[in-house]
Amino acid sequence: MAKHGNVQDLLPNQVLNRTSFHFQPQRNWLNDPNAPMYYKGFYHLFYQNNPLAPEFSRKKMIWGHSVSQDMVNWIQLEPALSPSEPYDINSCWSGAATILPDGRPVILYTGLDNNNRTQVTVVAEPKDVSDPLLREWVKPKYNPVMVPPSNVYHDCFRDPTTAWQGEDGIWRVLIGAKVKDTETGMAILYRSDDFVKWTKYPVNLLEAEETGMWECPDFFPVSITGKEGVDTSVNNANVRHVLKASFGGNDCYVIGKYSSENEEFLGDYEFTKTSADLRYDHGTFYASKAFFDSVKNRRINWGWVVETDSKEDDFKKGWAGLMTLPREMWLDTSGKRLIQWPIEEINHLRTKSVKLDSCEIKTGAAFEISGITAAQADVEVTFNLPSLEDNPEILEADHHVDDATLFDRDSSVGCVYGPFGLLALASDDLSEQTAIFFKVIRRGNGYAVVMGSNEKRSSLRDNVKKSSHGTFVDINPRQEKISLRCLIDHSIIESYAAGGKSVITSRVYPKLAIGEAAKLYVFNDGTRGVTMSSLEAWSMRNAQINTNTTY
Ligand code: DQQ
Repeated sequence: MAKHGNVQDLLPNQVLNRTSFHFQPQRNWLNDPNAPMYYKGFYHLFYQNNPLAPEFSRKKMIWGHSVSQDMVNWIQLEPALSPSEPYDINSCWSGAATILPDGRPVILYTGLDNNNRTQVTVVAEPKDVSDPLLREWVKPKYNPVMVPPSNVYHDCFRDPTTAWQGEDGIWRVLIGAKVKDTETGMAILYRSDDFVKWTKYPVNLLEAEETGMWECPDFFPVSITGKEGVDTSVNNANVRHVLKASFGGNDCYVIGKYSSENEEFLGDYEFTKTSADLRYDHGTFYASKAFFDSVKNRRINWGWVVETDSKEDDFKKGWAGLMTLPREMWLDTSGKRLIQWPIEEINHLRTKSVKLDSCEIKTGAAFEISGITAAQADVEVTFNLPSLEDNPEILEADHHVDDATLFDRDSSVGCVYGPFGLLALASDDLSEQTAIFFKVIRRGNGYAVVMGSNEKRSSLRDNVKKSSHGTFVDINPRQEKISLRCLIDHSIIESYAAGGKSVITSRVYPKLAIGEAAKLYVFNDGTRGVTMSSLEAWSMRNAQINTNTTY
């Protein structure tokens, strides 16, 4: 295996595959976002990090730490937490931050101890609360504060959430877990008067059979009256609660009503570990963590984008793993789902733009959007299907097709319209392309919109993972235009449909479609023309991502 990070070993595409405005450390491995927070003028992002190699380490995971004033440009600081004590000597795994009522931040994280790597919960506090960079963290003597209960195996007890206070002033926190000898995943509730002594509550806040281990749970209120975020302890008639759990490779969530008085979370539905579960993202996205930004009163979520490149090439490049863009999150007016949208600060990276007027995209067309840096771009496009109502052929399309066929960009079986959309990170000859597409199908008496991001042709390399991601977008194409925003950054494409109702992230490694050779197209492979009612695209500037280190 090649020595990692040896620049002379890299092929041009591997240099150009590195992103320009997504968060990752300079070198080596990143996974889960941990403890995002705002403190004294700085946003902090911690992350699971192997500082020694671009692969996950069974022996020594630490907490990397970066700070920012806009969540776009970041400065890398020294690691915040490293194994040092018997209770975390085998790794410092995921956790979250809580801002106490007096403004002090405190972290709860997962320690892997010296006794068979048992997962325990550990408290860490800033050494100097007057330091806005929070560079040093100390682990009080009373640690660890929680150990696995008797119905849980030692390695199925981890990832404390941000804590919240009930109306009674008592602190609560959730730990992700799984019931011994079953596939029942759960969020175990612990309570504390003083943030030091934690007692397990007899009833789980939520559990679901057949979902497996719940990792990185998250639990927070969302306003029912608007986009603004609310602090994690807020609970009143104007909020509902979201419980997110990471399992089976997806971040799934339930919306419901939480009462601290009854210590009860009543979800509107149950987790099923099927495509029926609500997901933050239908692509490559896991172990996310949200926080309340008190500066702009918004809730922001970060997710980990798992690598799709081969381990051998991760070693050649010297890096692996990155974060999605920070996404603002709020409850849809329907109350049925969350909406996600890149934070407004990302728009400051927009530079040169192109704008196109409404035009028809004929069947079989693929035309290039030129005039911007297609490898590093932000694109907003809307489509309209003018003749949906009275097309005489539509009845013929009324048959049942399975989801795998619908989510396949190369199949038009069952389509009334589509696939149409964008071809991102495409080569001149289209032999490489990631299609972010829509199809309209008949469902029952109406129409449904399918969104997909298809990586099957994303790279001529065969040693990268290429998936077909797909979902349904909850809009009525008879009444609404179909909108799409794609943020393209060399080897990642984040696609937001219908203003953020559905999101798909693709991690792709083109070989030809790199740097200036990367192109962007609008396409329509459907058998009917569609109208592109608007398109605006911008070149994106580079962000300063951990290029400045302070140590
Ligand atoms: N990653 C962490 C765990 C967590 C998992 C270890 C989820 O704490 O459960 O790096 O990706």
